[in-house]
Amino acid sequence: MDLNGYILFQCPDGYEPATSGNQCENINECELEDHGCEKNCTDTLGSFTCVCDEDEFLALDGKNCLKFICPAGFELSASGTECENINECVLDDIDCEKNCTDTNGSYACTCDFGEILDEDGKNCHPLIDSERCQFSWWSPEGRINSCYMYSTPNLTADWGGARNICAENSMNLLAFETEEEYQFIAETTKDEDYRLLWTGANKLSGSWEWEGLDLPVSSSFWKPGRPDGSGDCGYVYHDSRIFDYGCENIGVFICEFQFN
Ligand SMILES: [Ca+2]
Ligand SMILES: [Ca+2]
Ligand SMILES: [Ca+2]
Repeated sequence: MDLNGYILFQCPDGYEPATSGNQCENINECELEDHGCEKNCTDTLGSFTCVCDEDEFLALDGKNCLKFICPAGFELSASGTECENINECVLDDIDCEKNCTDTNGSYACTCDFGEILDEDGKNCHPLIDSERCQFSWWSPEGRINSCYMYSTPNLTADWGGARNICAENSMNLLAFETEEEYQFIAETTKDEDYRLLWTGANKLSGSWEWEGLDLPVSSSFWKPGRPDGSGDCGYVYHDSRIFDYGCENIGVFICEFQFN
């Protein structure tokens, strides 16, 4: 528009006519009082942006700043955009007496095999007899007067090691004395994930007998075709009965505590 020799400019949003010359220039909104940014304002060509502190993010209104608040047991990730699990086990103020297991959002103190966690959740004490069956399955009708302690998948040993761990807990390696007992163990372990489970069957003294019981291993418990000379110790694989195998192999195991 030509008005008496002056040309009127229509500047786009965010620009204003320059004080000299026929140009539009960027408005520095950050110098104005009404930019509305809660924290910091950064001017841009034709606009401006609000900027938050490092541990914050800009709210949807583009002006206010919000802080990530992580739930207990989580902390802000290095990128500042998500909450991630705190590994409490590497912190100095965790005082688990034995082992610390990190979990998502928390942690747990754990004890060695044959021990149980005190009520404080931190210290461990050896199982006393009344607690010994806590990790066990009882036979139906109490027909088997034993209880059993199952090693967990992360506690494995060779046959001698398994026997020693059981002995430290005043127990023997598992011994099948009746078909019902065998069926009971097969049932309670059918869903467990293991390759071999040591029993007390061994012929380290020359003939196959149950460790600690001075009792021969009845032929009915063997996998058909076994023993075939594969080794001096006996394991079970789920409900496949007993296989003979080298005692140096590593497996899970079950300790048995026999009541009189
Ligand atoms: Ca601007
Ligand atoms: Ca944790
Ligand atoms: Ca038994």
